[in-house]
Amino acid sequence: MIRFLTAGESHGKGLTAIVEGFPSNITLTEEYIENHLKRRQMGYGRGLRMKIESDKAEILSGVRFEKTLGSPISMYIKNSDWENWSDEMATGKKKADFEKISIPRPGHADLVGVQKYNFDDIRNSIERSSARETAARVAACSVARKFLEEFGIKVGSFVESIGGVYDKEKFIDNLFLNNIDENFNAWDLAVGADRSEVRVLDGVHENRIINKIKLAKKNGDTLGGTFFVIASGVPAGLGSFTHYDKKISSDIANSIMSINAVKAVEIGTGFDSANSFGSESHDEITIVNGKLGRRTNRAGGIEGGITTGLPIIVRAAMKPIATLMSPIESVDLSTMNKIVSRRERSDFVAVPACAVIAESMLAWVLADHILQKFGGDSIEETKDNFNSYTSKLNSRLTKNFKKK
Ligand code: EPS
Repeated sequence: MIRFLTAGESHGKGLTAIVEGFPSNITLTEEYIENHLKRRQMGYGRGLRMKIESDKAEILSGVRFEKTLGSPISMYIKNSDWENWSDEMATGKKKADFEKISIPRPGHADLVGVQKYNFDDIRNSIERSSARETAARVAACSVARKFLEEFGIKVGSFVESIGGVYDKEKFIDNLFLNNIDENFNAWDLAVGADRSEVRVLDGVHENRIINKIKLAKKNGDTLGGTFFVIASGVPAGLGSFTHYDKKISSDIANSIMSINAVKAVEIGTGFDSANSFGSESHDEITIVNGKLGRRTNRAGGIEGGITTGLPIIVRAAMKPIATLMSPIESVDLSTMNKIVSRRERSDFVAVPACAVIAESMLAWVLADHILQKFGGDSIEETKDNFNSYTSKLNSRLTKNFKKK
């Protein structure tokens, strides 16, 4: 239903995003997008590049007087660092000789990139595989976020651990136990996390995490971590069990896994559920205040590839950044001799940013499923269809099962 494309190299002129398929009349401003772009740049442990960039998306088309037109929305994010790379990354004729990069960094896309694309310079792999691209994703997915807000659907995230140091905040247990306020809003979580330099909910453990990052920095090393992404206000019935490619759980896993350096994705209690009895794992169905509900939410808001109406709970793991200041073994492709890996400017930790990118990707998947189910060329039409469905959800069941 909806799609987006991103283009741009890390040290090229800039990044472009084209977003297509959203209905008309959604309010969208550059300021709204900028706020999310700023959130993606935050986090203790980012490298010098983040001091150079101050990301802003210029909307080039698809919006008039702050409302979407239903036509493709194109956006442009300038790379401020381009000034330092205009010769080396020129799209035209080569003006000077540059040293070709021939030592691949283990864990990065360097080696597989030169093998696959038949390059003679690792720079060509580095540029597009860089996580700089995720700035364009966050901009593109801001349209999805804004669209979801029209339905009261909010997405937020927080960091659970960095380098094996876990935030001790137990909020997530309450989510799994469905021990949360009926008006729980996932964006409030993000606002709370944004107050922390490492986007954790528990300030006491923030310092322990920062100390671990300081240690990594001192050793010229890097760290990864885990984070949660949550969506609230999601109606029951998005996705389907009727076919493998209609399950919303597979779309979520796919989209989060597509983020640079993400190596694992869990929905609900995921891996932990594999270690427990069924009776401890499944969410009992119950009546709360005369309405159907579930006692717990260990399923993370999805059963049979379909949303249950409870918050969507996704957890993911990001591996440590592959660019290390401390040397590890590699091979110089120009001599085919063993050598220590090349040093390069980079981030030490990007888990807080990764969580913001994951919010964006989850928002995209939810928006896609809302539009698949409810359609509409204008936001008013989509909302009418949405309200008609959600308002009859329970009464239809009661009618269907009523004993004659
Ligand atoms: C990245 C390396 C670093 C990061 C970059 C991703 O950039 P540079 O090589 O210019 O120092 O800062 O992330 C961003 C630029 C960004 O906007 O997130 C990499 O190799 O993936």
